Amino acid sequence: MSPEPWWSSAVFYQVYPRSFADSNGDGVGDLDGVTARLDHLQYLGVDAIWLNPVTVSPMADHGYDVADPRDIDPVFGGMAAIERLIAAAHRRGIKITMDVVPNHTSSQHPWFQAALAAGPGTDARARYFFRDGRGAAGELPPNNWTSVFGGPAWTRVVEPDGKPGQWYLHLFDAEQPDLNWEHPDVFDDFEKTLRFWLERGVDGFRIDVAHGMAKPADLPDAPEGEIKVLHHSDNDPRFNHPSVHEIHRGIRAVVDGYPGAVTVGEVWVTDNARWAEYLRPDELHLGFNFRLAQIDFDAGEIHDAIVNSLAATAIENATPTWTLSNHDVGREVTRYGDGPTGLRRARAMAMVMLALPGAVFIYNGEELGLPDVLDLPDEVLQDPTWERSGHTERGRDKCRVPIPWSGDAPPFGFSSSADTWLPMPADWAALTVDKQRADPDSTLSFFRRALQLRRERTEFEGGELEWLAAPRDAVIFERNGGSLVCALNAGVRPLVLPPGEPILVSAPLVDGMLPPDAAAWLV
Ligand code: TEU
Repeated sequence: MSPEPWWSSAVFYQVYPRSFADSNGDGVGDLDGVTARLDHLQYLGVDAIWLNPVTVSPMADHGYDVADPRDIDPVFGGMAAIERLIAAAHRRGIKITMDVVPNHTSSQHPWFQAALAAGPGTDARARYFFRDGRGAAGELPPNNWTSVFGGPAWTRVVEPDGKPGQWYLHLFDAEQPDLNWEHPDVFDDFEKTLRFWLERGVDGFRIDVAHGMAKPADLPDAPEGEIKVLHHSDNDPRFNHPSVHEIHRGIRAVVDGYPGAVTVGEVWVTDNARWAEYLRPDELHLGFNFRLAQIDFDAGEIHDAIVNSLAATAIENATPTWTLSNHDVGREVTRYGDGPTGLRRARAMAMVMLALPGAVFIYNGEELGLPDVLDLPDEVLQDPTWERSGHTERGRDKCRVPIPWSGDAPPFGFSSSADTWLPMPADWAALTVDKQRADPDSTLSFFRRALQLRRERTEFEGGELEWLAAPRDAVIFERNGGSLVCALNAGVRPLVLPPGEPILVSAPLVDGMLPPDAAAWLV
């Protein structure tokens, strides 16, 4: 039997590079900042880093608008900086995975610029979705699709003759035109990108909008009412078109040439059977499952999310993945009620996540118990959602505020400049890495201990999970025939624990019972 691949139970740590650590004092995090802070990740005990996009970009969507997929943006330090990071991380036994963005490019990408210049009906335009408009003079968009960030998914261009002309499709910002994967150049170029990074030692990729890329040939209107800003439904013609799977098979064939390399796809598909199609043996290795990131701190919802996620991966005998938050969905401390209660619940949920079989993803700052920053002033908001929704959705900046490292006042060692790209709240003084490292009861010390147990104890190995009888407001499961029990109390009264020795609790037991908003691991 071949040994399990490294990623099958890995802890991935998501670095949002703008917000992790700034090495050159411009107020924006960068790759040398990550390299300088690898100590923190080694101390925490993670297996791999997932870097959000760092390739050349005008930053309309902070790197998800890629103008050159095979070079590093100067703001992040250029090619030499990623080479330093890959080497330094590997020396510490930490793998590096990168975000790749196949669904769209930047509007500044040479292909899109060429398409604009070449005019209607040309091969250059066929790499994207250019269409004539509806209405007598083509003044209406070709269909009713909206952008995920709000507003129409189509923008009209001025043709080389100076007249208003065709429209182009962008499921996200207008600076992110969708690529037409029917055009052979698109796969060829993506293959080049994959090989370029794999040959430089990257250990895998997070594939952005992995359920996008393929579009229905006739671009039909979407059913009314199905499409909301920053949401997904399965009944949405913009995503999850069956021909996307051929693209994934092509990607897998390339990645299989680099043993150990992993792909994890961002698959916003709810139906288990449709979702599992992405995990077939010749498609993605891993698929994000966002169920735990979308629910409240409610025992029934938590139980159902886990049952459902395991059922979905079981369809293809794939590895489950777990994530409580990321750079798109708000931080769990805030989702669970904010303040001390939100933090207690977040710690408890971290123990549930870390007791589950499979790979987990921790979003930078999660290990510090950071909340969302809900009071960012309007004028600092940068997420395109804010403008595109007509100032009705504040967007995702709230969970992208830079990490506090040290000191008693902003920028808390994140940067030498006080002018950080998003302002940092003064009350994060208590949450810095330095303060938390010195405090054995801190959230950071707690995460470190949890990761260490998960890594070192054999009770966490294997894929089995059984549910134990529990009151309605609690969740109790065991791994490997009872060698590990995880109990979560989401109720208001203390919970009597099953027999066993507690090896970790998210909050002190009270008379041997698990208090509300807490979890315990027992062996
Ligand atoms: O996100 C894709 C996506 O569909 C999300 O915007 C999603 O709708 C939303 O977060 C649900 O809460 C990816 C990236 O993760 C995101 O940061 C990018 O903005 C987007 O692709 C475009 O590249």
